[in-house]
Amino acid sequence: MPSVPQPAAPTDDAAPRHDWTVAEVRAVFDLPFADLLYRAQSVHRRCFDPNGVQVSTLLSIKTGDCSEDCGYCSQSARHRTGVEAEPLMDVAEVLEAASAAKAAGASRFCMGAAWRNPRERDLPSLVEMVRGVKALGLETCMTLGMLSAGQTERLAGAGLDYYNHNLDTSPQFYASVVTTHNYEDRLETLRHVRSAGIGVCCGGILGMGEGVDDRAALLQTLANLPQHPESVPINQLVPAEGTPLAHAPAPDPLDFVRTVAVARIVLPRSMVRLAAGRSAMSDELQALCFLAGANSIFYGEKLLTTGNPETEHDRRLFARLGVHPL
Ligand code: SAM
Ligand code: DTB
Ligand code: SF4
Repeated sequence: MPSVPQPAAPTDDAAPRHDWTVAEVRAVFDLPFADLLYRAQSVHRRCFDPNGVQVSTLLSIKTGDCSEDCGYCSQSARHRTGVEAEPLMDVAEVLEAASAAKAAGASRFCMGAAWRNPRERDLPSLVEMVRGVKALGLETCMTLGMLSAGQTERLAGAGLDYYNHNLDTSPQFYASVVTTHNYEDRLETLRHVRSAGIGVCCGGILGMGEGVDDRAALLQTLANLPQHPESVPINQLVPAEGTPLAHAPAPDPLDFVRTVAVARIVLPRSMVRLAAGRSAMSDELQALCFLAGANSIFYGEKLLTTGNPETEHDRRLFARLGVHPL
C-alpha cells in the first residue's frame, strides 16, 4: 500500500526549551508553510484552549516628549511627529479609563508611559494606579521603560501582575534602531522584573528593516531566557510620520504569520499577542495569526498614540471565528 508522507510528529514541542540556536530557530522559520502551521497548531492545542483569546486594553498614562531615540516611536522628543506631549495622568482619570475597559470586556489593563525610566517622584502615583486598577478586578500591566531593582520591588509590592518591556529585535540589529540605550539595559530591567516576581511581557516589532535572521535571533533570545516570558507581543510596525521608519515597507503578511507560528513553537506556554498593527491587517490575516498560535490581542480603539480596530469589529471577528475572550 503506498504510504502517505506525514509531517514529522511534534512529539516534544510542548516542552519548553532554553537551548535554541539561531540556526535551529531559522530552520523552523524556513519550513514549508503547511508544516510550520501544523507544528504550531499542534503545540497550541496541547498547551491552550485553541479558541480562547485573551484581551488587554492599553492606556497611555504619560505621552510624548521621551528622551530616547527609538526609530519606530512617535513619542520620541527627537522626532517631529505631531504627537502632543501630556504629563502623567491623574490616578482618578486612569481608574475611569480602566473601568470603561473592564465594562467593554478587557481582562488586563496595560498602562504605558513614554519614559526612559520613571522618576522617583512618580512612584507614589504609579503605585496608586496599580492598587486602584487591581481593585476593579482587572489584571495590571505597566510599561514605563527601565526600572531599578528598588522601583521594581515597589511596583511588585503594590500588586503589579505584569511588566511589558520589549527587546524589539535581535541583539545585532538593536543599535540600528535605538542608540540611547542598549540591549543589555533592556535585559537588566527584565531580570529585575523576574526577580521581583512580576510576570514578564516581552516581544518585538516586525517591519523595521530587520531580516529573517534578526527575527530568529529575537525569538531565540526570548526562548533562552531562564524563564519564558508569560506574554510575547508581536507588533507590526505602525509607521509614524516624522520618525526615521515612517516609510519602512510593511512585512510580507505570510512572513508575519510565520513569525507568530515560530513564536508559538519556541515559546509553547507563553501567551503570544497579536499586538500593534492589526488596523492594517485583514480579518483573514488575523485569523491566520490565531491559527498560527496567537492567543491574545490589544482590544479597544486606541493603542498608545495610534488607532486599533473598533471594538465592535473585533467582537464580530471573534463571533465569526467562534473565538471567546479568556
Ligand atoms: N517607554 C517604554 C519603553 O520603551 O519600554 C514603554 C512604552 S514603548 C511605546 C513600548 C513598546 O511599544 C516598544 O518597546 C515597542 O515595542 C512598541 N511600539 C512603540 N511604537 C511602536 C510603533 N510605532 N509600532 C509598533 N510598536 C511600537
Ligand atoms: C507592545 O508590545 N505594544 C504596545 C504595548 N506593548 C505597550 C504598544 C504599541 C504602540 C503602537 C504605537 C502607538 O500607538 O503609539
Ligand atoms: Fe521612549 Fe519607549 Fe518610545 Fe523609546 S519606545 S522613544 S523609550 S516611549
